[in-house]
Amino acid sequence: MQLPLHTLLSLLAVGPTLVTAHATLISLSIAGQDQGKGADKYIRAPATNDPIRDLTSPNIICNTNGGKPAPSFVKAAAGDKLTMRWWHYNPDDPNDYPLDPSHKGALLTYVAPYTTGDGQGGIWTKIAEDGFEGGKWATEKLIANNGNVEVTLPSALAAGRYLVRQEIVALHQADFAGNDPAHPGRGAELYPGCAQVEVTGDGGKKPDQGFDFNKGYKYDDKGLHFNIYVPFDSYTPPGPRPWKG
Ligand SMILES: [Cu+2]
Repeated sequence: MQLPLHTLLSLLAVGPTLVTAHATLISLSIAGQDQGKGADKYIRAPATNDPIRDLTSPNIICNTNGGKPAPSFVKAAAGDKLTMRWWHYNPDDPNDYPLDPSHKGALLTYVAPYTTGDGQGGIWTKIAEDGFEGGKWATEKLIANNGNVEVTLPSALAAGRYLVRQEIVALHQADFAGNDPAHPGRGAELYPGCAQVEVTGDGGKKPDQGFDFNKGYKYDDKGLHFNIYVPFDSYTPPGPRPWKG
């Protein structure tokens, strides 16, 4: 029997080599126009590409530098297609890759009214989600699409400044809950990235789900504690169902 790579690594209790397998949000294209690398320009770039596992930490919202505003915004119209690009380390390195294939899981996208803070509190609304559809994990599509994930800004979205937060929910260690004392270090790995987007083309509706990550994401949520290594029928991502406006 062949074991999945991460199961094998967990059994061997190999830690440090996993550090090289993570990813960050690096750039956006808006309606097909590449906005260039976003780190410390319009993306609140984290200190490292490491996952966040502590669901009580503000770092699950916009990562480790979530409270550090970037200097600029990219502009998009309500109804525009956003292509958000993820990469392991360096997209200019031909030997590098978007995401380790062991990191199977969901891609979720939320918006909040712009804040210079780190995004704590009930300010978030989910606008898109992709978990397991058509026999494929969202992360498998990301890898096949060279790191790119396409979402559409709701056409109902009111004009204004927003944080657009996309996250990878990687489930390769999530066969145990993230707070299971018998299995420290396991649980879902969250890779959140927040971009600063100014929305034009007024759809007039303010997103109103009022979702709070630190209250709404729980260790026993079936979207965050899920065994990908056994047969299953369906997967429901954590958080609310997407807002349509
Ligand atoms: Cu990783």
